[in-house]
Amino acid sequence: MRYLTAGESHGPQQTTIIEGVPAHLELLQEDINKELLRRQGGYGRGRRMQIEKDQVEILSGVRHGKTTGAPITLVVKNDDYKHWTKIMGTEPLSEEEEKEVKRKITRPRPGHADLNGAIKYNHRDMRNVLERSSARETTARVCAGAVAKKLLKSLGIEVAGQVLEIGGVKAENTEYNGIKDLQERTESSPVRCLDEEAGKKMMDAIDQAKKEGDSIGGVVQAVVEGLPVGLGSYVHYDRKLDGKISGAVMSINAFKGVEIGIGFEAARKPGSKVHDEITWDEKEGYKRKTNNLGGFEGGMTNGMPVLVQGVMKPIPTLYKPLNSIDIDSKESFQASIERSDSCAVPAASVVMENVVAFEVAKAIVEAFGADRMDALKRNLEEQRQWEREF
Ligand code: EPS
Repeated sequence: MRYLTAGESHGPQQTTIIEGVPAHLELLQEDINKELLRRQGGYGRGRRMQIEKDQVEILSGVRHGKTTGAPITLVVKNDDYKHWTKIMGTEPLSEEEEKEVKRKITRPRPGHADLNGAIKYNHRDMRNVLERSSARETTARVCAGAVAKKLLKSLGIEVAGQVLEIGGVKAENTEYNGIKDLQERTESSPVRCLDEEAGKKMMDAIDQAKKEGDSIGGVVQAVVEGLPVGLGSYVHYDRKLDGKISGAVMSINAFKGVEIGIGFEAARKPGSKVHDEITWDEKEGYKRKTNNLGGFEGGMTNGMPVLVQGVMKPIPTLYKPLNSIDIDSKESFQASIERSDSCAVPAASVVMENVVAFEVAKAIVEAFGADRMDALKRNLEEQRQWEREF
């Protein structure tokens, strides 16, 4: 399975094309809309989310509620486009129109792709950079992830997520009773946090940042349960699934770090306190007593829940101005903006769940190679049986 995304933040639409999804997976627009709605929410989002009501259209690869095995095209319209039809048009502008609509962007915003992208592609109007580097693109990635989640669910594999930290406020109580509990409780928190007390403090921190024209980041976690042993492989560096997942997480807009299991904490503990002891019983087969390694040993899943954390930096679009340089005049100016999210960490948690889901689904389809869901289910069931009997 692989996918491509296309679309500008204020262009007509976000497009996702997914190739390699097995035939006969039940897939409805509603399955994808559910994830899109989750991504749009969360405390700290700005005015743009009041304009957009993300709804997917499935344009290929699905017939009468089931995938056909052909490439799946998913489209989400940008409702804001109606305000940008001239600025974002694809046809050349007349001189008159150019004067009227072409507000050239020559002032790079610190922390964004603006300046590097402008130098790289020779854009004197940095709108050509920012339109595509915008996190609006995560809409398209969530579309791909929603299909992956549906595939995983039909195989008994669940994905969930939680916010662990926002603006320095840490969730202390992150215990949950099974993945369903995690899903339900985070769904009812405006910051997708299990710890209600910490959640309130996170919202206060977001309010404070907003008041000060600032932005805050945080730490989010994705959890995957129900995986077989041995997804990914130790035999070659580019087959290690933890590496692929980490790469996918780092590719989410504004992410600056990724950890698996206890991650950086492993540097501060002796081996005897890090490695998870192995147990066995007849019913369940091999398990680990703890899950410090987050479900991975040797680049392969070990059957324990996969735990991945990602760090999102504060959104760089700030009301509080930061110094920068105009690329035409070379004069210093203070970057300021008209609208932004003060915190998109809860939304980023949904995005991370979805990019992780895609990598996992891709690994499953690769490992249990199948063109059809019935064969995929059978192959995976055989593997599960094999693990129990090994
Ligand atoms: C974004 C800036 C804001 C965000 C946007 C990402 O958009 P605008 O510039 O139109 O106000 O709302 O996020 C989304 C549109 C979205 O769907 O998440 C940016 O610069 O990255």
